[in-house]
Amino acid sequence: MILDSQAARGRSLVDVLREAAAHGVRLFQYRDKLSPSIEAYRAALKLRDAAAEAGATFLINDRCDLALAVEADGVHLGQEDLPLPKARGLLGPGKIIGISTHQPAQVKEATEGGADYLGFGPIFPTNTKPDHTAVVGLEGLRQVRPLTHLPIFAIGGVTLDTVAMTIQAGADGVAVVSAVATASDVGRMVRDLLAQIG
Ligand code: TZP
Ligand code: MG
Repeated sequence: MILDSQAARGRSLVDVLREAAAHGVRLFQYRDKLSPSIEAYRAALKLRDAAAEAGATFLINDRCDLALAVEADGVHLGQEDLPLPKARGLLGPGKIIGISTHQPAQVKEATEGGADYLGFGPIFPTNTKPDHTAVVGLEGLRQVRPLTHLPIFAIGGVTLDTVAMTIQAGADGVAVVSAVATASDVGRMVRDLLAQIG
């Protein structure tokens, strides 16, 4: 689950994390594209503590400096962030590094480069990331599945209606922002999503 500062809808991200974790989310990513570093740092510290208390894994989106500063479990890098070998050098072998991929060549490169898991998408249209690359569809996911042994988290417009078919198409898991951020009952949405994943 991605905790996005822009998509919090007035809720505390710490509360959302706690509730989601209580209902089964094991992996959180803090995504903050706008806040000054000091604010992102303070928010990430609180989220890291809440994740640790819940026994969940906690990653930082985009930024190795922030991941190091709050001693997160790792970082999630996009294609425009630091190169994987550089990030690995900074974080060390014990941290988790995930890479966003959008096409077969990127899947192969991240796999060969020693990523721990891949994001792949956007599977469906989404308003959460206005600058996203072309929608890859379930067919795009099916095509990259054989190219990597790494876990693939499908991302982009995944909802309760589409989560099962997304897993069916080869994803090991899904990463969601709005499906949970817009839910009136976070715990229930998490339970319902997880039930579809099986
Ligand atoms: N990367 C590709 S699509 C996306 C990101 C961060 C946004 C996913 O958000 P949502 O609301 O689950 O479509
Ligand atoms: Mg990114």
